Amino acid sequence: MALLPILEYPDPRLKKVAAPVAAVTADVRKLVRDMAETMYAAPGVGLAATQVNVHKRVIVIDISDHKDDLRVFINPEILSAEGEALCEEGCLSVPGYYDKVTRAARVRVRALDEHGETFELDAEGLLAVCIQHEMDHLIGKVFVEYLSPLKRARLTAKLRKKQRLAG
Ligand code: GNR
Ligand code: NI
Repeated sequence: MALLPILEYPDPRLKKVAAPVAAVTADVRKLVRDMAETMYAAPGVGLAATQVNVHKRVIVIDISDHKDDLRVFINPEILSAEGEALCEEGCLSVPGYYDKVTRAARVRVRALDEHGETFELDAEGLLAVCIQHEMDHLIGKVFVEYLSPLKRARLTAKLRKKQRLAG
């Protein structure tokens, strides 16, 4: 297992669009294990491969209290989305910043698991929010892009300064 470095906004690599996984091979399973370890260590409730600079459609999520319910989504697709929910979001690629984002309240998702088996899942609450947040990463989108241009410009300036100081 390995901890992977997490890209931080506004790193341009966070804008890359991930490619579908052609086959769930041992390499993909190793990526899933490393991503899970990285997510748990952070700690976070989700991680998209884009955030660790791997541009493949792979997501891990664990919203459980005891961190014992890992969910893996490979080549995820939203089959349907309903309702609206406003949730305070954070992102491991935007450390220390939290803000409210409107998302669909419920989503039905189809994906492959780590064994390459197709499954479908109805999600609501934090799980639905997380799935949408992670799927955005796979198309190069970070949650701060939903903020007003002024808020985002302030945040980007602050993060660039922090990154300069960190050298
Ligand atoms: O750890 C995370 N918490 C979180 C809280 C509310 C909505 C979304 C998230 S996902 C985030 C981890 C992360 O950055 N995933 O991409
Ligand atoms: Ni994120």
